[in-house]
Amino acid sequence: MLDSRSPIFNAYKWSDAQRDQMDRDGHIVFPGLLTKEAQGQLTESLVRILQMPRSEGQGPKPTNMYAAEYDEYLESVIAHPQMLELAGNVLGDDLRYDHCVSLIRPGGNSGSGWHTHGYGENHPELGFVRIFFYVNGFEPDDGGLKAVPGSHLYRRTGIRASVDDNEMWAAWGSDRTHPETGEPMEVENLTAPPGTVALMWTHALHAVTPRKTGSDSRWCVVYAYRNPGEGSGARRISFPFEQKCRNTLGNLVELY
Ligand SMILES: O=C(O)CCC(=O)C(=O)O
Ligand SMILES: [Fe+2]
Repeated sequence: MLDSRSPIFNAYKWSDAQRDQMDRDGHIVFPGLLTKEAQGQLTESLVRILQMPRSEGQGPKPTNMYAAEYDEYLESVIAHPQMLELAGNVLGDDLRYDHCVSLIRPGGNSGSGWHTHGYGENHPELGFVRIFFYVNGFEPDDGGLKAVPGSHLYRRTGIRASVDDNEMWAAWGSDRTHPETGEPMEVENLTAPPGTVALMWTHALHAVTPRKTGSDSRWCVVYAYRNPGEGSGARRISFPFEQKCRNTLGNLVELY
């Protein structure tokens, strides 16, 4: 079990510059933010999740979708003071935990097509942030996250395309101007050294490139938090877990 005093993050800077970058681009990347100890613990947890019998798509509570409910260390990160501080930098103090999903991509994994997620489309004041832990990192062409800066400002849900950028643009349509900068929107191919943490507004258009056949597994887990105010289709918290955590975590686990 994680001692909440043992740090999971190395020192990082959060000021108006980081805030502005997050709001302008839709994401911000902190290379090497996870401590060596956290990287080790997270890898062990993700290996355990992978080895559990109930894998993706089976049963009412798949291990990948409810990862934190199957592993004490992953659970302990939800309300770790440094995690709440990081999520709070983006969302402010009134926030809810939404889900913890393991995103393990073994060699040969096909990645993920372009997509957006939804929340509070008609309430721009309601934020939803995805916090990705890229434990062993990635290269842009090897299980790499890519995104379109500025796309989050459109708050469009349900965009779906293959991982191909041209197909993405066809699905996205003709509004290709960054609403804030007025520049043409472009795909950004991210790079992540081991220990990278990436924060992304949920409405950002993003995709994941395939993992090369000869590569090792990409160890990754995402924690999502949001401002309360609407129901959340992404929420993955079982009723027993919510009951259990209500005593310890208070309204952090509640829907509203
Ligand atoms: O696997 C990844 O890097 C990203 C997965 C993803 O799109 C998500 O969790 O929203
Ligand atoms: Fe996604």
